[in-house]
Amino acid sequence: MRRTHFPKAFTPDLGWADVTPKPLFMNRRALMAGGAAALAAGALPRAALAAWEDDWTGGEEIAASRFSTDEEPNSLDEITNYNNFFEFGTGKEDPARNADALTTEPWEITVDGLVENPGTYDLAELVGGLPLEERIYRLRCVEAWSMVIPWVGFELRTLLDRIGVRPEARFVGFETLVRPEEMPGQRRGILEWPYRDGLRLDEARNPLTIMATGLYREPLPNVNGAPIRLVVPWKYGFKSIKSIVRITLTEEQPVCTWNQQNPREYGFYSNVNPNVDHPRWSQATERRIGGGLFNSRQPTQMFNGYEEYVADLYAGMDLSEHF
Ligand SMILES: Nc1nc2c(c(=O)[nH]1)N[C@H]1C(S)=C(S)[C@@H](COP(=O)(O)O)O[C@H]1N2
Ligand SMILES: [Mo]
Repeated sequence: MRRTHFPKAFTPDLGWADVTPKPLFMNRRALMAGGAAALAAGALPRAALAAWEDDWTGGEEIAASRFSTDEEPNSLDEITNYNNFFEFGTGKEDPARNADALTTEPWEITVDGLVENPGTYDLAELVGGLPLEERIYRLRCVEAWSMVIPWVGFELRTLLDRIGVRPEARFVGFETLVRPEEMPGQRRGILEWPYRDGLRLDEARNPLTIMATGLYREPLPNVNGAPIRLVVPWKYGFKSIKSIVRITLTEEQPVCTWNQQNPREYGFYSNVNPNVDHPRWSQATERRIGGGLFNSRQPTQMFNGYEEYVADLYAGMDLSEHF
């Protein structure tokens, strides 16, 4: 089903009213353009969307967050030249070489499964008006390196509310674009495409879980998963799936690419945990990219340092069994 507008019940013009009490998240220009134009048109109009998109380039008016780390972020250069994005090759520098060729406009996302408002939406229609924040998060790759990245995005739960999750749903799954013409890694059988990952619904609704659309207050670079990717900072990086084109709500645990590939090495949960080693290497420490030769090795933190916000999600679970 192809939708060009949201059903009335959650037209984005309601979204603009909702953000009014939170002017910190939106610059004034965007609010005024949105408000005035929404009255005239009755739906989130182009001008308002453009203003909202401006917001992630609007710099200082995007709110800081209490969830941000005060650790020094990695440089944009580091964040965009040392990547895992197997659709563009397996080398850390392959994405920087190949990902610029990806066309990210137009971009459609299919929403299906146990939702009130299934359909295929233009990206701006799906996410326009959701409140953006800067989130400076640690990123811990399962390969035992780490970075600090200043994302801009919105909480996934705000999008889940917009698409209307049905009560039977227990998980949310995501898929990355398949476009071998622009993704050279997909012309080889490196992984089973599309790249897929997913979360339990309570993990997805945790306020730390964001959909990132920007980085360093600029639109998301292609190498980092433009135009929109998941960021789950307490889990190994591979859970944070890039360049998303499909969101599916399910009763059953969704297939996750790395878990499917090698369930002994990559669990469905994949929470960062210094006490549960990868079968082939220790997870006790990590190498901070850009940390210098002698200064870069540091202890891995439980849940990547986000324990106070997420430990409750796993109360009573044996974390070495449910790894
Ligand atoms: N579609 C897709 N998403 C992906 C990957 C990938 O290969 N394909 N790699 C994952 C891994 S292993 C990591 S560590 C992070 C890296 O994110 P970054 O390049 O923005 O730092 O993206 C994750 N998301
Ligand atoms: Mo990773």
